[in-house]
Amino acid sequence: MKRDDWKRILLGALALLGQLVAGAEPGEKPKPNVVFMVADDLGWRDTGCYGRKEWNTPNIDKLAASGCRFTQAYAMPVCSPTRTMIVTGRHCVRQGVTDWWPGYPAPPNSRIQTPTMKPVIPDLGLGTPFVTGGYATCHIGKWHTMGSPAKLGFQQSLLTDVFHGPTEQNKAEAAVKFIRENKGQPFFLYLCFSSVHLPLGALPEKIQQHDGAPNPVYAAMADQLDGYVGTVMQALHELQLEQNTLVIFYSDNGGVQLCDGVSRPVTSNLPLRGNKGCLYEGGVRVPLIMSHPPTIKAGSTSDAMISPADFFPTLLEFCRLPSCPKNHIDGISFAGVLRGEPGKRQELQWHYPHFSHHAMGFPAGALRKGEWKLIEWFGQQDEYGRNRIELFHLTKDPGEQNNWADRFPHIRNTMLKELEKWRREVGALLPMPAVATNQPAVRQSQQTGWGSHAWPAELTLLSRTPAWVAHYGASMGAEE
Ligand SMILES: [Ca+2]
Repeated sequence: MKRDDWKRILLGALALLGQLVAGAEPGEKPKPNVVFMVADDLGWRDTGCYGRKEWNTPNIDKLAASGCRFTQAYAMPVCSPTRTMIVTGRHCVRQGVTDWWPGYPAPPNSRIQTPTMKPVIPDLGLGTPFVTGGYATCHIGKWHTMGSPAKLGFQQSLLTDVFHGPTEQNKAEAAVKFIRENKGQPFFLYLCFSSVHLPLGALPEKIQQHDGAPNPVYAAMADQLDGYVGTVMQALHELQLEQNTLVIFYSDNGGVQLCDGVSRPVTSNLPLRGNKGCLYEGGVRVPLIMSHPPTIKAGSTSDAMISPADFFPTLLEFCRLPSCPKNHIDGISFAGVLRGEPGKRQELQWHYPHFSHHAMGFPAGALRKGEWKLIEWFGQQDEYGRNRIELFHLTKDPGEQNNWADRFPHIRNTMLKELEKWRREVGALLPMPAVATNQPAVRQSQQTGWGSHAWPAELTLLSRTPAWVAHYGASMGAEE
């Protein structure tokens, strides 16, 4: 055995001893550490283990192979609402954060006025019960929600809200430093990368390596993100903390296909429809991987429905910390899923009364209930003057191509009533009709609902065009 191997074993034994002393009662198992990594805008299919074949993500794939890959984990359609739900365990609507912060106003010629966000800072956040339970807590990187890391229980906050470039590597290095410094006690690290958010940019040599990819720069960004994940995983390995660390890898919204200022497709969310900033599955279904070798079966998958609000109670239960039921009121623990039990969540609501600068980024609300999903488009009217409704059966039609609202009116009506009831309960703010005007430009924009930012019709169907499929379609498996 080499000297380094002995050194690692000794370090691991010391770390375990330290955890026994600091984090657990005599005879009790040491409290698990948590490393919660959040990618920014990484699409559902943008890693090898989720089906991407144009570039490699060996470290993320290895993490998935060591634990569970969730196939129906969800986020909100943009950054801040998802991050709000993670750190509060509450629906973003209750906290007044329904768009990315600070958000866009409605386009000047829109037919509807979008509501103004009024963030509400909670009494405590995700980090708070971990501090109470004796954990060292640290947030690194993007925050992008109400409150502050300190207010919500993170004793340290490093490199906050810094975008891209060498700072992404710095975040990984800061994470390793925190892990090394706290290996002797239970720790909770909330590590938020800015990759793969726009603007596109990556190391020249990485871009060159991905010359054949549909978007070489994006492929290089995903490759680099995978490397940062690998840096953190290697540190856990060297410190022999893998067996007692719950590692989470998640993305805060769906992948970007096209948006203002981007001339070339960024990625593809096929077979899902849509992208970041809209309520089709491509905007809200995201990768989620969780690994904890003693608990989670290696190489497993789960189709449990997951909300970003669910992490709060799940992590508390998993770490044997007292729950905070008055706080994480919209979260449902899926700690049982990690032990192989079925998920408990049966429904999930979205409320996005805003415009985004991404394709199909129109104001809407949605309810997923079981296999069905209803989307209500605010300000887009059907032939009776009501908000336009779409109803999809996600098991039979994961690409949301067949609107069955007219075929199953009882399901449509029941789900719409439930969505309206939920909105009243959580105090959701709705768009209001804009002041009428007879200006020609306004009439034109009212037909699109998007004013000067109108997308050409062909772009809203971009992900189904032959050119798009030529870029991505051939390599996208049909197994899901
Ligand atoms: Ca994001």
